[in-house]
Amino acid sequence: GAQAAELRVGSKRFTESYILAQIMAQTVQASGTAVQVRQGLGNTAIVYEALRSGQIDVYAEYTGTIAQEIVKDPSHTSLADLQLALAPLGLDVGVPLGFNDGYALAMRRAQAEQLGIRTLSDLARHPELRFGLSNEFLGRADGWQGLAARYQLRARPTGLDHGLAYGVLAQGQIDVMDIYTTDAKIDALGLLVLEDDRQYFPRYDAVLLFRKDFHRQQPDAWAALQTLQGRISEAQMVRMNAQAELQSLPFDVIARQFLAGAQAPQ
Ligand code: PBE
Repeated sequence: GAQAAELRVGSKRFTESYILAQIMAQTVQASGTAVQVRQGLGNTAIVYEALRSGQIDVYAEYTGTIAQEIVKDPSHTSLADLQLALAPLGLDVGVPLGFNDGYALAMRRAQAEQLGIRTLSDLARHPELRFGLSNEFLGRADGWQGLAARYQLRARPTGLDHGLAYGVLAQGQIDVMDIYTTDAKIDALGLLVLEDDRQYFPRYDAVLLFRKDFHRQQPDAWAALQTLQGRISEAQMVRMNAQAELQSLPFDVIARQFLAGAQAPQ
């Protein structure tokens, strides 16, 4: 068939997703296909809907998120399972990028140590702690309600924008927040990430989610995107998130440096 004019790459509304969209876009551009990047479309439900309705062709999503929020069956854990479940929706998944970016809860280290809190189970003994959780986490199947049930937590969390939560926690206005494990500010602020000692959270391996007919329609773009398989380690993703959030480097510059091999793989 004829090549579509351009590939449309989407992203979710958080730092890492913007960077990954730029990495995909520049990789495809280098292969000669024009690309349009639609950054920060919204939360999972909104970006997924943009893919389903054909407004975008591909975006970076996470295996646990696909299982919990898109196919809504947490028993699907392998890529093969997810592919089977996505096929009736006209979607496909592939190209594992090489890192996991999971959910966890974190606290200021000094307060956690003072209270003797190390694990999520330990939180049940401290109903006085103030929880500030990202709006998406509050409403998700793999989010707050299930977490509270698993660990018998009685807090009444406040909803926050994830990008603002680190500042609010650092200033002491909340005591516990949800983090994404590749966030740069965990280390920058010296936070303690609580151990998920009752294995509530699944894995969230970064993968590409795309329309099922995309490889046939745009074989050159598809071949280019496949070169990203296994290319990004967790440490590299944390470093790129730090370049954006701590050094204010533009997303396209971060992606260009990464693809130029400026960061040695590890
Ligand atoms: N995350 C972390 C996932 C869930 C856990 C933000 C990368 C996401 O769905 O975007």
